Amino acid sequence: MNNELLKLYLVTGRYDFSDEEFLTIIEEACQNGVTSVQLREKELSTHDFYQLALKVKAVTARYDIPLIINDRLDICLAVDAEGLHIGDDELPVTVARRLLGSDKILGVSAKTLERSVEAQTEGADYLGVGAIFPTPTKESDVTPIATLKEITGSVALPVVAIGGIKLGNLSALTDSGITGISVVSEIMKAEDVPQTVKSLRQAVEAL
Ligand code: TPS
Repeated sequence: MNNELLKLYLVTGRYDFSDEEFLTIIEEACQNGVTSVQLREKELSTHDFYQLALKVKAVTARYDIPLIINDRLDICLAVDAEGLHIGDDELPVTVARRLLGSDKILGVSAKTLERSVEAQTEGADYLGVGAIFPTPTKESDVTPIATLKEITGSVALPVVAIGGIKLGNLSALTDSGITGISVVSEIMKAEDVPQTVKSLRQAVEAL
């Protein structure tokens, strides 16, 4: 895959936004420097997830930004999104790859070196490693930066760091070997989405 697409990767969070507010945040993010968008919905019915994914795809397509669907291979195929992101509780990576075909992007969450190597062998295109910092967005053990470095040093796949990443702590990722960063709350809950995205993009380019 094109590594540039992983520079600043927005993963969505629903919070209490209306569809309109939600889509506006995604659009502002697309206009100001995110390079990929992942639609992550844990509560919606299949019907509602599908309808929302269509709306998000209409936005990302306008900016030629890839849309990655979290967990749901059926939704990914149904809306012809550019890719799928899966964690440990989903289909095995080999199976997801087989069903997706070789044209779609397949991302895998990994917390350890062992899992990272396995995901690479099984056909992942990139890894999301974290949570690097503790985060209320996802209950998860923290993956230390030392482990992140071990992964980027041993695996050929591009790696995005995720989890608790903010403008204020991003510099801790200098020289960690990552291709980019992925964030939920720092963008979704930003007071000024355009400015926050611009600043994050600048900071990640300078890592
Ligand atoms: C690319 N994941 C790990 S930590 C976290 C999530 C959703 C919360 C971040 O929120 N890598 C990718 N996509 C994923 N969905 C995951 C990993 C899983 P915040 O930025 O608010 O701390």
